[in-house]
Amino acid sequence: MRTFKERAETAKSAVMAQLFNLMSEKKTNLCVSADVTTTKELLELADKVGPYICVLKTHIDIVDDFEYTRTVEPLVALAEKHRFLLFEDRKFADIGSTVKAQFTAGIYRIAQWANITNAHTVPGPGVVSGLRSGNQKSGLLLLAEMSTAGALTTPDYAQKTLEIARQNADFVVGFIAQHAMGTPDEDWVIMTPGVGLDDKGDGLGQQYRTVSEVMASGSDIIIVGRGISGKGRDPVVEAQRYREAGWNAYKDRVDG
Ligand code: 5BU
Repeated sequence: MRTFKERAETAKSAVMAQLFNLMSEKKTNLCVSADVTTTKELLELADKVGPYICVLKTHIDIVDDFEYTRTVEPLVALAEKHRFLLFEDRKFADIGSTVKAQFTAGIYRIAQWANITNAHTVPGPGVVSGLRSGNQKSGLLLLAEMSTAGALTTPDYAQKTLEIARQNADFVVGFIAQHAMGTPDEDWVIMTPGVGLDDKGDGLGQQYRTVSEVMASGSDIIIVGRGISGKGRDPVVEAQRYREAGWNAYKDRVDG
């Protein structure tokens, strides 16, 4: 199994190389999901967990007091300070022309600041073309499999999603998935949500697997939200714990 450092050297895009390099240097494959609803909470969480993560995942449209200059600009500064990438979990899912506008315009202007975003493949390949025409410097993850109970992302759907990625390998860096995707000689970044060491679910459809389970399934980056920032949890303690678990599982994979 190739190391993140080796994968950086043959990466298909600049964002993929940047991601693998910083993972290798910071020794982390942890992405924290910042599902908070105020700018203050978002910036505080980013500053606290910043040293332990490779990616901060946002849902920018849940921030009540969003203002581009007060929310995004300091967030970008924190990403530079701690060296992590910003992933806006926007899950685009419309015709190419509409997703292009959603990506570049409106109050969020995601294309200006997100290093990575993602899209459902329900609309077919036009969703990828639309986003690429908005900003080809960002990396795109396609949603191949969801973590939730009863998800409609069947094996056939995941396979068709893989085919769309193959046709757009300059821009698609990988997948949100629960398992490895493609053949061993292809190199896709697999980011996996639904990771929790203490809970099995949230009563609203989310299903958690442990860090070692998802890493054994072929994940590269674990996405953790409430396991780190949930009520009563200390984000620094938990980020260190998940980072260690993720990195140990990665080491086992490359050494073994
Ligand atoms: P949690 O608190 O670790 O359950 O948060 C998981 C995050 O990942 C949350 O922001 C979801 O929107 C996101 N997510 C997910 O949980 N499952 C999926 O299949 C996808 C995204 Br795609």
